[in-house]
Amino acid sequence: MCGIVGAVAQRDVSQILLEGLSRLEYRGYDSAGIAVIDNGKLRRIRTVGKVRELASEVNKTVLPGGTGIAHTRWATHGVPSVANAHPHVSGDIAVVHNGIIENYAEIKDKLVGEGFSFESDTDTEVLVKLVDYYLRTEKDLLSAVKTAVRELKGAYGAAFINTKEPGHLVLIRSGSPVVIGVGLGENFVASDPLALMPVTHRFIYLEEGDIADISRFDISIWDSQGNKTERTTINSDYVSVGDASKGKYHHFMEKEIYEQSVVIPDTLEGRVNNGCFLPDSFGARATELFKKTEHVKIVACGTSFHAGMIAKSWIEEYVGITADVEIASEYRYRKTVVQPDTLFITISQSGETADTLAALRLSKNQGYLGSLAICNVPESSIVRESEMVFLTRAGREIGVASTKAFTTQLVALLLFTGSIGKVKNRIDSETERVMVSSVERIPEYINEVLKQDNGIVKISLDFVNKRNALFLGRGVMCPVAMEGALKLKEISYIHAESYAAGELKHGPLALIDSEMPVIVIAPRNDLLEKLRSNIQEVRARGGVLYVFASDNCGFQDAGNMKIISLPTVPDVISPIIYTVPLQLLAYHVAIIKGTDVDQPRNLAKSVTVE
Ligand code: HGA
Repeated sequence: MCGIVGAVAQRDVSQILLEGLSRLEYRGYDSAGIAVIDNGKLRRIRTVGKVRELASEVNKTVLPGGTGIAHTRWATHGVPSVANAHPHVSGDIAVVHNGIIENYAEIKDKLVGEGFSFESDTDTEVLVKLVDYYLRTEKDLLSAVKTAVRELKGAYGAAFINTKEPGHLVLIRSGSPVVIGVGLGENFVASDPLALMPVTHRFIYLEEGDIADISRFDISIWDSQGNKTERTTINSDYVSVGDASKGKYHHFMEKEIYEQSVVIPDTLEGRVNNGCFLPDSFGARATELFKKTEHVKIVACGTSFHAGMIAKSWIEEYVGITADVEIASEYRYRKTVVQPDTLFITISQSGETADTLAALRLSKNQGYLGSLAICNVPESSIVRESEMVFLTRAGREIGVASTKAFTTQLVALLLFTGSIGKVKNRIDSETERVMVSSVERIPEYINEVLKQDNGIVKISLDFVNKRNALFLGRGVMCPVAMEGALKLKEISYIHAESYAAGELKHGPLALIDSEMPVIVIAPRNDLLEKLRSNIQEVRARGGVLYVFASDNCGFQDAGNMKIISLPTVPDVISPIIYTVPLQLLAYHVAIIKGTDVDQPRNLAKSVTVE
């Protein structure tokens, strides 16, 4: 999603802002822009495309000035274009904004009536014009912003500058994260601390409804009630910035696929011991709340939703309590019925996913027993607002298509299953021992799967000219198939669908022909024989099959069927292990097709708009 960077300093800040933007590139964006106050005049440069194009425009000129803002835009309102790129300007004011102003049309009408004209199709432009309008009567930028925000509906994180008040940045936060970077005689702002790591390691997170006025030597913050407030300064030692380099890999996605066997031991560290689950690793109240829990409601989006679907199978099988999984953007807008003693679980890589965060907030007044967040970012909003937290410790994930964040979420959810099963006496000590030893072997199995990389490159060649693909699985492998299809479509732009293999005959079988590759996820388990029949149904209709099968299933390559032989693994961890070859498949197809693997078109990493 969009990225914000800003600075107030004595030195010129344009290079700091550009460096900050390039550190936010991983979030996905379509255009970029910068504005600085140069001797009381606003200088603005905007480009469509990558930050390096903006940097090359900036470097053609001299852009001096100690106060500035910059932005990478991921369009929500208005096509990607120079006119729609941020910063947006009105009179002496400029703004960069993340989020959506939902009542922009209404505000625009009012401002047009007041004589304002608009140059872009964005919702953001009303923000800067509204502040400019109130500046006619208010004494300064801060007061004008405070008055303007009262009219806003929607989500925003935004930074304003005013050429008449150089040396000041005014920030607002409601629904989109904003962090202040504290420097020595200079201060910074960003939507993500990673952007500011070269200039400071001390950060202040704004809370919902906060407004801040930042100058070189002062940071003043007002809360949502308008009271002056203090927010804690935290050191970057406690901020998860992670490693932002590709190392020996060609892409972040490749690196992150390979890292899975390295980060999963971190996820496990201190959470299992001597063949036992440690329920307290979910928080001090976990044992008490888990004992009372009779139902689980999981709410998430995208890949995290698939992790939730897999967890549903585990929870119902091993704990014997019901688990519902729902997409956050649907959950938040429908009337729901909450069973007594239900635990509310959110899953989000970034902890800033707008719909999931909104669902969490909604859940607080709906009678849930408590909330648990499965998340990768310790300082995120979802973590801060949940009663119990389990950090996945995947390290920073930069590729837009989630890989290690997903498998570490699954490990977290498996530990949750084991822990709640143990607390509720639904898992005996022998089952617990077997589950824990299986979980501990995940890294070893992943390394075995990674050895298949070359074989997967070979089959990837078959997909390059395909327009569609079908992924099939049964049982707990259905959501694995969903995740495989999602990975392929996200980064290779091949339309891919997943189906429960038993559903084939109820419709999708009509699609089968030699042009439709069918990927089957076939670990050895109780459903294997049923799956064999589904494979035959596809073969009988001339379909081309790619079967990702356990090495002891007895499948063999045949004319229209290729076998990718994978290790035979304990049932309980098979969804985690069998996800990895599907990530590799998507990665290699995308590479061969030549798409932008780490920043696929139209997509963004941390989805902070609804
Ligand atoms: N609505 C604004 C900002 C979009 C955004 O925050 N994306 O992540 C626009 O369309 O410019």
